[in-house]
Amino acid sequence: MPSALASARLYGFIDTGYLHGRSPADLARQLLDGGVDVLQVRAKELSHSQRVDLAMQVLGVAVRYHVPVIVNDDLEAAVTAGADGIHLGQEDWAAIPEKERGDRLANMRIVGISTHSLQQALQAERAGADYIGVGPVYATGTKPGRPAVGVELIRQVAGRVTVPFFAIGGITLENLDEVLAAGATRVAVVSALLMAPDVRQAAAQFQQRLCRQV
Ligand code: TZP
Ligand code: MG
Repeated sequence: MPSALASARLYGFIDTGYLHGRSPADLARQLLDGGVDVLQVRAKELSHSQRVDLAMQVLGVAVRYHVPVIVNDDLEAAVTAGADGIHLGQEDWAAIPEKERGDRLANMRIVGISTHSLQQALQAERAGADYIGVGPVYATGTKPGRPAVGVELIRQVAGRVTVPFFAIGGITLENLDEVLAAGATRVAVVSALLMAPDVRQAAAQFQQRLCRQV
C-alpha cells in the first residue's frame, strides 16, 4: 500500500461544481490546513487542458503539505500534470483493457476505483486498486441519479475487504458517527467540506472525529 494512504482518514476534493468563483488554490490550502490527507481534483465540466492546469495548481499547494493529489477520470491529465494518482469509476476502469492496465497506469503511484457493491469492492481489490471508494452511502446532489448503497454495504465491505476503503456520498458531521459505527475508518467528503461556512474548520472537525477512531 502506498505509504501516503496507510494513515489517510480524510479525503477531500477540489470539485469545480462547488468552487462558486473561489480560487482552487485557496480552497486547497484551506482543506490542507484543516488536515485532509488526500486531495482529488474532480472537474467534470472542464476541458482536458483546463483540468491539467487545475491539477498543477492544486499540486503546487499540496506538495508543501506532502499530501497526494489524485485526478478524477482523466488519466492523460493526471500524467501530464504529474499527479500522484488517478481515480476511476467502474466504467472508466472497465474501459482500459486488462492487458493494458499495467502500462497505462505505470506512472500512477496511487490508483483508486469507485465501487457500489460488495462484489465490485472485492473485484477492485483483486485487480490491484490501492484504495477503493464505497458509496454513495447516502443520496447526494454531487452524484445525482446514483442510488444510495446505505451503511449496510459499509458493514459488509469492512468485514471482507483489506484494501483501504473510503466511505463516500452524502457524509456530513451529522451522520459521520453512523458511518464509522458501520466500520469505516476513512471518509471522502465533497459538499460538506466545500459548502461549509469555514472550510478549514470543517475539515479539522472531520479529522478530529476520525482520529478518535482506533
Ligand atoms: N462518488 C460516490 S458519491 C460521490 C462520488 C464522487 C459524491 C460525494 O460527494 P458528497 O458531496 O460528499 O456527497
Ligand atoms: Mg468517473
